Amino acid sequence: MTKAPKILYDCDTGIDDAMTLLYLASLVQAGEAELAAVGTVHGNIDPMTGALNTLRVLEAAGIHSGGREADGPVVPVAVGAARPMAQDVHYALDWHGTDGLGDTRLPEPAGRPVAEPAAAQIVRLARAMPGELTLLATGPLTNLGSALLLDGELPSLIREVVVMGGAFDHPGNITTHAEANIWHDPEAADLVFAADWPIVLVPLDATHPTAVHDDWLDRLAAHDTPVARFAASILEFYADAYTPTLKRRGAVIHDALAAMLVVDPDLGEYVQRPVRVELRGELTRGTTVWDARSLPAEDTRRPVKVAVGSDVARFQERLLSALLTF
Ligand SMILES: [Ca+2]
Repeated sequence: MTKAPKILYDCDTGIDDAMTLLYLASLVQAGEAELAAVGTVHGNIDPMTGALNTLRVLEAAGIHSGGREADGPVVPVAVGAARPMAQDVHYALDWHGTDGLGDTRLPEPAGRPVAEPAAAQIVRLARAMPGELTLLATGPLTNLGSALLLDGELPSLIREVVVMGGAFDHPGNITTHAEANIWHDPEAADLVFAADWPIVLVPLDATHPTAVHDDWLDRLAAHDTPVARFAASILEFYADAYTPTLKRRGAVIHDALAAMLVVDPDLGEYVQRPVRVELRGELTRGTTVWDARSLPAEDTRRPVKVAVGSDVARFQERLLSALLTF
């Protein structure tokens, strides 16, 4: 395990983002990670709803955003970009519900988002803790791209960037070839892959095989605590949405794999390749492209560490145990 990384989590909460927040909260409680802040972005849902969902989930896990409720870890939640850089905004309500949390209609959180925009929060915290922050991004990359535009020195200030997104030797999940996070803002994603910072990219090739099925979902549902009941209820909606794709009942908790690879990189298998995003293709806009030829890469971009697989059994067991710690 890597020594307690300081994570700034950028997300679009979202069911699998919510599961990831619970996993991160379990790491915080165990002293295995610090959660410096969260920022939200358009994607599964609008970023204000995503921020309120983030607060709801963190509060359920005993983490507050400040104020009177602060008793234990305090994590600010910032609202980020409401739309992509160069295209219209799209949400994924069929997969995540009209409230982003499987139509569970949870009450308002006690906390509120901070006033600072998510991209400014990234820059400020990177400046305050040079070389220490890990940026974990499991939504469209508009906030990270905007932060790069705000501060040209940002790449040298960040320890590592871990992104859930893309698809290489795996079909897309929003178009034939494109994965949703990248497709939602291809220009921002390409800015992130072009920057000179260490990136771990966790594409569908790695996340899709981690699908959990009835046995795992039943073990979660059998655990009678508020957090386990909440996780089981949002996953029920997600599993309904996933059944036609998986051809059996189950769910792919993509974002949690990226989070787990932050604290336990050895769980993954990787290749190192420069990555670009197709920005002009009529059928393939938003697709991630790597150069897999055996010749030395002509691409001068810094290679990205791309996860192409993981220890699925360990991922599933560890995620379940984390959810059962609350
Ligand atoms: Ca997400």
